[in-house]
Amino acid sequence: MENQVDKADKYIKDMVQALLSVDKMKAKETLAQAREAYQPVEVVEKVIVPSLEQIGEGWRIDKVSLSQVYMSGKICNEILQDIIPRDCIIRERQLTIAIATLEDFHTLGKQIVKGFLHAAGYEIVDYGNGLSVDSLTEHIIKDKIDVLLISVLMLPSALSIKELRKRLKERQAAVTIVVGGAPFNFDDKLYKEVEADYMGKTVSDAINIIHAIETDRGV
Ligand code: B12
Repeated sequence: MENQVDKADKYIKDMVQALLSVDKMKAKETLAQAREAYQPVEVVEKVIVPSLEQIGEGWRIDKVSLSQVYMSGKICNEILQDIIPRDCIIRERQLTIAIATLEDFHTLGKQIVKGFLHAAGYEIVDYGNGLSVDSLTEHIIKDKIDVLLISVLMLPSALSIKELRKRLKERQAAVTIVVGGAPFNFDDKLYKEVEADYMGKTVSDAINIIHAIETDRGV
């Protein structure tokens, strides 16, 4: 167990170093090594997310520049394609599921959640990034979405989910809202405040929540 922790720490250290020096090859190598020790989901949770959290914290305390944060996100986005499983068997009966970032341009969480859900056999409608409450409401109504996954990393974006819920209620949309991202990881009760139905902290949570909703709705 201790060994596993040490190993993860080393991968995180190497990854942070590679990202901050904009060394995509080194980042790729580190992920390839981590891939030998961990499953793809674990590589995300144990290496990529903590590395980016460290970089975000470095930015907050002025040790890292915004351009380094930007390049770190860009490199991770590219190398993630190497670890998100591609093959999948699409399930026959399934709910209509969509994903979006709401008033937020942090895209990696959405890409990862979508990628792994797809690998688990779910078809996901991707509405893209930085949507407004108005446009997301219209998409959901038009496409008769059953489950909406929202990924946000900034508190104001998280708070705007309450307005989205209000609009959807006014339009009598029976959509289940599942939220995830940093503000919800910091505050376990926030999802209730914004009137979401579920909150997940990881990719595995996303998959388990979809299973629970399916059972609930008899799919
Ligand atoms: C990379 C990054 C950026 C990149 C984004 C690049 C991109 N294409 O995504 C860039 C440079 C563009 C950026 C910009 C900004 N950023 Co920024 N950024 C980050 C950073 C370092 C990493 C985020 C990330 O990608 N993490 C990796 C992903 C995979 O993790 P994740 O999204 O959390 O997803 C995981 C889980 O949360 C979960 N999950 C995610 N979504 C969902 C959804 C569902 C339904 C479920 C079940 C689960 C789930 O599964 C994922 C896998 O485990 C964070 C630091 C941090 N602590 O997160 C700051 C951070 C989020 N940024 C921050 C800020 C302030 C900004 C800017 C305002 C900076 C500025 N002054 O311009 C802008 C705002 C941009 C905007 N309007 O959206 C703050 C937010 C503070 C706050 N809470 O409000 C943070 C926390 C940094 C900090 N420590 O202060 N940023």
